[in-house]
Amino acid sequence: MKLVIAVVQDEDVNELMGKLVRKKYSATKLASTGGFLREGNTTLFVGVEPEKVDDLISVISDVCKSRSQTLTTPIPPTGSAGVFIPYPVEVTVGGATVFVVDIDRFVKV
Ligand code: 2BA
Repeated sequence: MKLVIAVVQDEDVNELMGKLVRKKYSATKLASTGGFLREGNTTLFVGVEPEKVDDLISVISDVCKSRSQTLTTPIPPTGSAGVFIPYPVEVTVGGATVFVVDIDRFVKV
């Protein structure tokens, strides 16, 4: 068993969840916040058999699109020298950030 953890943009979640349900993947959706932009995103947990991982990643990559986003909240400087980041900062977010983790044991009790 593998656990696929996918951080996706909120805009893509409904379409992605619909496709996962149609393809009979079981998913858990968590509200999350990106550490850099400090804006909402969504984290999906999907437990799958190892042979399904590639198909799942291709579904995620078909749906999740890259977008340009602007960082408007300044990051607090660290240390006495601080870090200078000119604002606003434009970054490209996504499609999706995907982690695949081995699961030792999967039980439903
Ligand atoms: P955020 O942390 O809000 O990052 C949003 C986007 O900002 C990132 O898009 C990337 O383009 C940029 N970015 C992130 N950290 C940066 C930094 N230190 N300096 C400059 N630019 C930076 P993505 O890479 O597509 O990431 C989208 C979201 O996926 C992230 O939102 C975060 O929630 C998650 N994520 C990405 N990499 C991760 C990792 N290694 N571990 C855990 N979560 C991750």
